[in-house]
This record gives sequence, structure tokens and C-alpha cells, in this order.
Amino acid sequence: MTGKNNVDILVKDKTGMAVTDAKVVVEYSMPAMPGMPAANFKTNAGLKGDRYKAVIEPSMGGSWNVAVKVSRAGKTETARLTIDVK
Ligand SMILES: [Cu+2]
Repeated sequence: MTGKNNVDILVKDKTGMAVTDAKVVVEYSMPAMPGMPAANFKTNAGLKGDRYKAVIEPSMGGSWNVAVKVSRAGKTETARLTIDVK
């Protein structure tokens, strides 16, 4: 939905253990379209228990690209997904 949405991220290492010492950033964007310039947002996720939580606020319905960037020990890995906002 447009407005505030909670995002829950579980980061696991190769052995399946929850990773709790990473920096997690959620970037979300929508390309420009008629009547709307490109939208790009970025928010930090904070650790709660063994999960990272963030609040995203898509400004309009439609397809959004989401990139979850996980940084740890000087390395960053990115998980990309698309969400359909109603
Ligand atoms: Cu749009």
C-alpha cells in the first residue's frame, strides 16, 4: 500500500545462521513516468532481535524496485526485488 509499510529482513550467512552485525539499507525506486519524475528513497534498517526492520513509504501505487544492501566486514551484497504497490 502507499504510505508506511513495515519491512522485515532476515539475513543469514552460508551456514544458515542469522547475521546480526551487518548494516542494512533499503533503497526503493520507481522510474520516471508521465506526470511523475523518478522517485528514489533510501532508509536504514535497524536490528530488532535477529531481524532488521525498516519502514518504507512508497509514494504511489505500481511497481517499485527494491534493493536491500547488506554490508558486513567491508563487503556489500545486494538483494533485488520488485514489489507491486496497491
Ligand atoms: Cu510512478
